[in-house]
Amino acid sequence: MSFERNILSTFFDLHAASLPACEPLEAGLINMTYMVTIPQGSKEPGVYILQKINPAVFKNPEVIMASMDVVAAHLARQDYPDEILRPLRNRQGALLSYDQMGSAWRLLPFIIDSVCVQQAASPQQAYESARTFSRFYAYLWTVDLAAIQPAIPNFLDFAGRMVAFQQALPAAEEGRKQTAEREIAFVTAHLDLAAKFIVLQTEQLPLRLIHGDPKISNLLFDRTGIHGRCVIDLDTLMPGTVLYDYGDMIRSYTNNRAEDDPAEQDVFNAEVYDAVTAGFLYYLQDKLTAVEKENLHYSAQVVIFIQAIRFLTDYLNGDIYYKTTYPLQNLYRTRNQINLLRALLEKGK
Ligand code: GN1
Ligand code: MG
Repeated sequence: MSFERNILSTFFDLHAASLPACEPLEAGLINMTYMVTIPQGSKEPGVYILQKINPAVFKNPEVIMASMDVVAAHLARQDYPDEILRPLRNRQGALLSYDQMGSAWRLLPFIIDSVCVQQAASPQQAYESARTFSRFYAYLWTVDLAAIQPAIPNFLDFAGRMVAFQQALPAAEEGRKQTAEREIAFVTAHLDLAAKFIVLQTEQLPLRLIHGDPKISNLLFDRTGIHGRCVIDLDTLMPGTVLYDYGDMIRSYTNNRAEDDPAEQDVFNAEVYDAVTAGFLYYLQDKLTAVEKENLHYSAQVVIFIQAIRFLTDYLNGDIYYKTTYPLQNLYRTRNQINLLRALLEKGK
């Protein structure tokens, strides 16, 4: 607690007799998160989120904070109707405070009366989530993209993802190659799937402000779970094609199964697919270009395919990127994505 108290004192004037409460939260696997209560009678009473940013994943936290701040200021100027996750400044006026170990800490508002949903309970909830993200993109349509640096360079470089797979293959352990034989064959046979997308990305798809991780748990609903209130986890904001976010919503919302469930049956939820598409288009229907709209379905296939490649590459590399809790997890994740992709390919269009 004394460590957090030192950090807290960079944000708040804590000389008052009343002590703040600081309680760890189980949110997220990457950053350390605490809920901080500054009691009544202090200068700035209220509830806040204090986070230590994981330096292994985010090499340049200043970039993330600068993007968050630009986005929050833009949303505020546009009278954005949802809650804004605007990072708070410390007493020196900076968005990050560093501890003795050199780790970066930030302070965020705590969004009261909200709930976090792990999995869409219904097509309606998937629709509302996609619609809330749609509102987020729409209000950020005119943000100055030059002010936003990607937090993870090359995140959207799909050609690079394929090169990484092709490099992992000859270097992989023989046993892993054997267990992944079918998945390697599937990926190799479909390498052309993303080719048109890569060309579109360089030539025709406009850059928008994207969230980069638009899963349903990165949205806070109101207590009823009916209305979206606040888009959170702004660590992967970046300029890119908004079709990536659409594709990733389809990927993460339409999956009836857990991401590491390799079962082949009943993976894809077509009703949720239509709900996500309607929600995504709600505010963007008249903003997207014809090329963007024509490639919605295709982009979902590509994003799922690329995710399959990322999981398979990590499996071949010996599980160095994604956290795993059992040996075949990355292979099962690959299977799950391939099964989902098969269902989308069958859906045609
Ligand atoms: C990672 O850690 P999480 O679940 O927020 C990954 C995403 C993948 C996702 C697949 C920075 O996100 O790109 O889609 O796993 N994030 C990063 O579950 O690589
Ligand atoms: Mg994330």
